[in-house]
Amino acid sequence: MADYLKEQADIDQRFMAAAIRLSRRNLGLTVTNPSVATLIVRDGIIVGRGVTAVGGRPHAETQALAEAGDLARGSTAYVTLEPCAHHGKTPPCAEALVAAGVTRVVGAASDPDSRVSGKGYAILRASGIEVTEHVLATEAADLMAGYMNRSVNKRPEVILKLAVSADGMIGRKGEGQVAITGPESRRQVHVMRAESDAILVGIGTAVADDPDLRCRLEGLEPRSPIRIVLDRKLRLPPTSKLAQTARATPVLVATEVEEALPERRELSDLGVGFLAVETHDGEIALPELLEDLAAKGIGSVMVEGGAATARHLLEEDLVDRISLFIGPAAIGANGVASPLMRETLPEGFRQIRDEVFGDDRYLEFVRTS
Ligand code: AOF
Ligand code: ZN
Repeated sequence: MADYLKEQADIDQRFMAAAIRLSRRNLGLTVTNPSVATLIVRDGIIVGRGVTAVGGRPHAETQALAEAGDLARGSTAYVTLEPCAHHGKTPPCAEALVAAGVTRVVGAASDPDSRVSGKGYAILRASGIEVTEHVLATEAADLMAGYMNRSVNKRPEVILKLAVSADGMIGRKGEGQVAITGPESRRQVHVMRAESDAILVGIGTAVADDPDLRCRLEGLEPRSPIRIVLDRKLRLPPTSKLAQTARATPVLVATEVEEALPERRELSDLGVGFLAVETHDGEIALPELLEDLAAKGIGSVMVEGGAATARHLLEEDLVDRISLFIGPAAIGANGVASPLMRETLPEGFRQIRDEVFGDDRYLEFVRTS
């Protein structure tokens, strides 16, 4: 590649990386839209920035163009997703970029939405705008994995989060929550909660640990997603933290217990909602449940326990991402074995992160196919 082209490619990657970081800001807040970011760059200087607004609109481009004003003329726009081409709830962003006089557009991920796919770039090219596609496309799509999964597979991205001790345990038999990881990891888990559309646990964990499952990071508390409990026989105690806080942050119980039964009424009086489920061989039919959640607009589900739920999801090949926090201490006798360790990772996953949080190691894997 000629030097000047290589230099341009490096510059494009740097601005796109910044755009992707910016797009993280509203992750979890834009359902059912993806959180997209746009940077308007003129003569190497960022003159406009935009992220898809909370609630999904206005789109990123509109806001970035508004900030850039007249400076958009002759600029390059960096967009983490192909600009939209449809007259939806807002006019097409591709047309807005043309009207503002942008002369070059650099895009990352392609949009699977059939109203947009390929058409956004076509509008730009037809107007004489130079378009460079697929710059850091994998990284951008990874951040929008919830949106991508929901659009393409019609089910949410399932993120399995596990905190595992040095000897491969996730808890101790007969005990509630056991500290395996330190405060730095726990903070990270709360950020992950804020970025997810839903948090899911099995009833075993809901009863044994009595978890709250909301984001409790200062300033991010309002970003707590809905909480889902897999509870076929409806054993969630009305005194549990989940039931008691259902009015503040929604709780959905996936159950086969019918509406008229008194246990259900007691929980629904506390504000708990219900999801009807199908069962296969005495277990909740997970693929159908996930399809139902996607149809309700949920793009990502973070699974926080317990071992049985994790195993069930893994067996059905429904896990898309594995977030593994590994603590330094051993649990020893009476440990509950983790459904997976680094060494026993299912096939078809690729490691994308390896970091240290305090005394813990953090590994993240995504499905490759
Ligand atoms: C963009 N920029 O910031 C986002 C886009 O319901 P609407 O009209 O808001 O359209 C939703 C679709 O717009 C969504 O499915 C996706 O294709 C695109 N999202 N597009 O140009 C943005 N969030
Ligand atoms: Zn748009």
